[in-house]
Amino acid sequence: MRIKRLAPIAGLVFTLAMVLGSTVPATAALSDCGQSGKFCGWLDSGYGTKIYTLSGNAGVTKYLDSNDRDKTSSVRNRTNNYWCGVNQHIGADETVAEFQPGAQISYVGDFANDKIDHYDIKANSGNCYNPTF
Ligand SMILES: [Ca+2]
Repeated sequence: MRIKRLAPIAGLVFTLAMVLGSTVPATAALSDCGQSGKFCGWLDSGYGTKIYTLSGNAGVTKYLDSNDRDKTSSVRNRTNNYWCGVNQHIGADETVAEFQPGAQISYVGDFANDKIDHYDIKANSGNCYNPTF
């Protein structure tokens, strides 16, 4: 009898565990990028700790706030354009990555990690300035 009465409770606990277990942080953070048309960056690989949400048209340069520069490790591109991640140098900028429309990049790679200062937005692939990747 006692087991019978506890069975529904055990089922509920199991269900709650399933629900809680399904909220994988990476998935939740990835969905944190708002509606389509946005470009998002995260501090950590695996979409950990979102730091910015941007939008803009092809031909535009979007500068990150000074606090957000040299920190990007993950990105999601929900726009229809190519976003060129640029590391600014005195004298010359260096493109460290090109993110295609729809890209979900859990880790931007050692070459681009913690380097991006601004994005040049392009309508077509292969038009990032000074691609060095
Ligand atoms: Ca930089």
